[in-house]
Amino acid sequence: MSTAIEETLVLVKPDGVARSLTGEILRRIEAKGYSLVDIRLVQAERSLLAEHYAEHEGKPFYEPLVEFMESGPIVAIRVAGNRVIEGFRVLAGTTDPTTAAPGTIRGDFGRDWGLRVQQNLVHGSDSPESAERELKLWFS
Ligand code: IDP
Ligand code: MG
Repeated sequence: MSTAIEETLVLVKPDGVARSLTGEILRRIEAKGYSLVDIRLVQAERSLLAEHYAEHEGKPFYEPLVEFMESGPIVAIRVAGNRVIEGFRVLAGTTDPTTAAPGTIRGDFGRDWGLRVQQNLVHGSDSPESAERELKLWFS
């Protein structure tokens, strides 16, 4: 079975940048064998974050999430590889860092800080459609 080369959007969220984990996260992506195609440090505007997280508007964690993502610089990375969209989500681990599996980014470096939003270090696109949409938002 052959698969096409895909691209995904990875974000090192403000907690990951502030905790100096950007290098460790890049290391894991490269060690897995994926390619870094583009990278930038961004202080995200609210309008970009509102578009990025449009699917979550109205949820209780939406406003805390946008405020968290505005709270400091984010590292945005375009990553390429066969099945990289699914593969990076596995590297990242599940959304809740308390129960994310050890060995994953969120499982190894994340925890619950008692806040209204889970600070879980990274974002990864969840489908080819999301990846295309999000890459346009962050790299245009
Ligand atoms: P994902 O980042 O694993 O794809 P999403 O459901 O898309 O998770 O949620 C976006 C982000 O919103 C999460 O990464 C996390 O920071 C935050 N979040 C999601 N669900 C909750 C929740 O139930 N409580 C607090 N924060 C949440
Ligand atoms: Mg998501």
